[in-house]
Amino acid sequence: MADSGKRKIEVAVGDNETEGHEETLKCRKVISNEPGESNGSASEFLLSGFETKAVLRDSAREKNIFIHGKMADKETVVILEKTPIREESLSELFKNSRLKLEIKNDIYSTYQLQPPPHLNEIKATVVCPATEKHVKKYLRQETFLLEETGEDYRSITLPFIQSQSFSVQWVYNILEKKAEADRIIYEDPDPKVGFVLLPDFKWDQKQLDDLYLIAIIHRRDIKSLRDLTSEHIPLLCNIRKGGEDAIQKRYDVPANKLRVYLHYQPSYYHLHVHFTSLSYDAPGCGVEKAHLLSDVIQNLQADPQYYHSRSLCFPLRAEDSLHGKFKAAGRL
Ligand code: GTA
Repeated sequence: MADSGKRKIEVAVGDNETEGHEETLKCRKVISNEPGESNGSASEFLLSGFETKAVLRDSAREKNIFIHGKMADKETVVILEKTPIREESLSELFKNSRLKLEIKNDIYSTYQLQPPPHLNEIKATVVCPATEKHVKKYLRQETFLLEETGEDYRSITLPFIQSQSFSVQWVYNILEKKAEADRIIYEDPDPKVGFVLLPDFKWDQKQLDDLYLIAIIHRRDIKSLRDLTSEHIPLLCNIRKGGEDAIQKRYDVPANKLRVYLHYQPSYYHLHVHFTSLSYDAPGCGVEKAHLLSDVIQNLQADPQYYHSRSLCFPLRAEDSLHGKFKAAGRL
């Protein structure tokens, strides 16, 4: 089932300051609605009518929770995530927070610290209306490593993604400047090798430690790593150089502090490249899913058909329909 991709909203809850494009590292409210919708106060209490149906997964270590529920009668997924403590807010945090003693023992004591609301944010990501596929994507489930041959891709995976992958409407909205236009960091408009670079949904842009941007290509005919041949080397080199230069210029982060990679399998089949801080353990940056852009370029230089012919491994979840397809084909 393809999702409608109609409404994607990202709200930094408790953040009441909106700043200009040049001030991306300072506090800012980031709201991107359906094209044409205004980003006004209507969003402020968006979640007040949210009814929780199930917790899909949560992590005490990552301090996040993925919830399935209903909002205005629509299936909805909400992701809540505690944001990092910023060094520059420490003095205000110490000065203006209330402390409640929990335990005192010799020289050791623990407290519950109650900071002012603007220093106590939770990042909320809302997917509404969410499809069953979204719910499954975020559900904690058993995962298997699959080795997909080139032939598997053509006979099993490709027909599957053609029939039921996530909508890439949000990608087209970015390319057509119908959404997130004010968040674009850099654009090369060339129809063959051009791309748009902007902050990923997962980055609140308030600190560089978890820097996360994505480069989305203008071409619409490349779904994933599997479609790449040596013909695309100029495109990939352009993304690497243009992306790294733009990040250096905007954030003062050099190329050797970046992890630049593609996902296989991605969730969205329109070629895009992830740029994350090397020190950030980003979701999906493990070797079972992430392919370094520089390795991809070198593999294509060595063998123009590398990604057509070679086996590629990727993690597959038990509830994923693709898992069922590989099982039915006797490949699992
Ligand atoms: N700027 O509208 C968007 C948008 N959408 C819909 C997705 N992305 C967007 N960026 C902007 N605007 O990095 C971003 C995603 C992702 C990339 C697509 O596009 O944030 P992909 O096609 O390779 O998909 O990348 P993939 O591999 O599934 O990545 P994704 O969505 O990051 O999920 C991987 C894992 O990350 C999830 O299983 C989950 O564990 C975790 N995760 C996802 N979202 C969040 C979140 N909001 N907070 C914390 N963890 C999350």
